[in-house]
Amino acid sequence: MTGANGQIGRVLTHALREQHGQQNVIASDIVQVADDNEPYLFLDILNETRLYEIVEDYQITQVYHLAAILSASGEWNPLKTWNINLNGLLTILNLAKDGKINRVFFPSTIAVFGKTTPRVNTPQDVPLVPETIYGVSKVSGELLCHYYHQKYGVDVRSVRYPGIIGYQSVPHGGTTDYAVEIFHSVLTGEAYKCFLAPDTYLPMMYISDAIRATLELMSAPSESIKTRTSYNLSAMSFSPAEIYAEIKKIIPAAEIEYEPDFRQEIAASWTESIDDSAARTDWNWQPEYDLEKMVRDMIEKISDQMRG
Ligand code: AKB
Repeated sequence: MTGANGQIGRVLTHALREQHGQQNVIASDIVQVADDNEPYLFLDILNETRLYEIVEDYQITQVYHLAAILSASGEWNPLKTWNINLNGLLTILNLAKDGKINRVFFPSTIAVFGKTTPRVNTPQDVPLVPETIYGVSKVSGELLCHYYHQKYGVDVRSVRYPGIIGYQSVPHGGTTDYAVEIFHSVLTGEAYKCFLAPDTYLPMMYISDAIRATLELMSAPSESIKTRTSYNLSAMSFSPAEIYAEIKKIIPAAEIEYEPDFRQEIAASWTESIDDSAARTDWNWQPEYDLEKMVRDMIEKISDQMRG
């Protein structure tokens, strides 16, 4: 796992260890991960030699390549974002091409969509002209995955994650982060200052669904994976006003203020809802959590954490 300290990386590492055994999943990142995350290796994704060494030394068979700079952070340093998001992927695809590993997971995102993409029920195959460098790097990543599969038979699989909501950590650097931050603010009795406008609809997904989707995609038979760019993936769509209303049903004292910043424009360039019928048909994808069920679980889990 690269990027094992990230919002998805941490939970995915844990889920894979439950499946394959603690010692059989190596967490790697440029920052040390939470205490129980052994075995852990420091890895700068741009260090190609070290990546080849690790794969050889630990006899790695599959790579989940989660290391990336996200949509909002990416805008502060476009060249670095391009470099990290693309060159790490290229090394990993080459490892697969050279027969050193046999399967790769590449996370794409709703950030691949742009103003020329249909906004509602966005189909699988649409114009991808994103407004952020993160989106540009992920579109390019999808195309590289497709190319390496067509040309070299690399078994690379990918989903376009919506905004992911999880209780295990507070994400940084993304545009959908508000949907996690809001829980932590209201549960500590603070009014939440939302950086998106109240009516900004975005596709979202609870972390348990995102992890299950990833594991299901990665264990599906090769012949059922018909899309080698990246699969649309969907569970729910809501706006800040709607998640706030749902939270307020359980925490009546919850308060929100709206102060849209530069992330509003990023969110406005993405789509509102996703048609993921290809994933449903090809590998039987089915989400479990809607807005109400997700909000209930988030409040329960974060309250438990706060009680220690
Ligand atoms: C972000 O907001 O940048 C990410 C994403 C949608 O890929 N959560």
